[in-house]
Formats: sequence, C-alpha cells, structure tokens
Amino acid sequence: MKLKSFISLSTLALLSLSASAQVDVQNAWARATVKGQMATGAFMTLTAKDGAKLVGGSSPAAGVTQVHEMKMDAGVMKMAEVKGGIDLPAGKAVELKPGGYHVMLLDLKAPLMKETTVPLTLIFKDAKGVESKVELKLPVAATAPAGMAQGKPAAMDHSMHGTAPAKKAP
Ligand SMILES: [Cu+2]
Repeated sequence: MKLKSFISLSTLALLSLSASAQVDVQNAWARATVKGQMATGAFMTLTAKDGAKLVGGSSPAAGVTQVHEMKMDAGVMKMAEVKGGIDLPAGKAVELKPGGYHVMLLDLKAPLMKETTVPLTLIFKDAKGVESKVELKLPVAATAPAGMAQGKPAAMDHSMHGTAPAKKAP
C-alpha cells in the first residue's frame, strides 16, 4: 500500500511539472513608441493546455511590466492592472489585444523602434500555484502585424485535409 501511494504521488508531481510550462503563445507583438513615450503595450494570444493564469512579466526594456486590462467604466475607457492575473481556461485561446487585456511595459528605458524586437518574459501560474516562465522576443510594430488584426488565425494548417497531391483545379 505504501509503495503504491508513493508511486501515484510521484506521478502527480511529474504531471504538474510538465503542465506548468504548457502555454502556447501566438501572434505576439509590442507597439512601437515615439521619443518621450514612457509606456506601451504588448499583445498576443495565449492558450494554456491545462489552464493557467498570466500573473506578470518582465523585460529588460522596461522598468516595470504589468498585466493590464482596458475596459469601459461609466463611459470612460480605463486601464488597470489585473489583480490576480488573467485567467487562461484550459485549451481556450485568450487574446491580449488593443482595447482589452495587454502586457504593459512601463518606465521604458528607450523608445521601442518598429522593425526591432523586444525581449519579454511572461510569468504563469498553474492551478496549483506553481510558477513557470516563457521567454519571448516580440516584434515591435506600429499596428498589429498583417493577418493578426482581423481576429482570425494567421495561418490555418490545411495540410491535414486528405492526402491528395497538390493540384490546382482548372
Ligand atoms: Cu496598460
């Protein structure tokens, strides 16, 4: 009996270890800034296979990195830190986009020039409170890069549909 419970415990530990890092990041970008602008947003689509929370981040480009939400409050658009982090339900794609959730880079050390990249580390917490990090290099752009803005996947993979040789219809 003792041996059996030991085995199941260690299996659980293994499972939670692998689960903690299972956050898929798609279409990430950061908004370019102009000289004198001290803050900007980073946007992306996050899918946590087993559910997680985005609780924070860090970037060498910013003094402070926070998880933010923009929303209407009595007719006024307001932005605030999301206390407790952004919930990422298991398997559901959660979009961080202008006008909604975003990662806020504050106290910028230098302007973010478009066509460069900015390093960003995202910090996630799984259901058990175990933290994991994902390190990214985000392209810097003035607006959402082409194919991301319309709310559709940038690239649909059609390769799974059948095995017919690629042949154009007449
Ligand atoms: Cu913000």
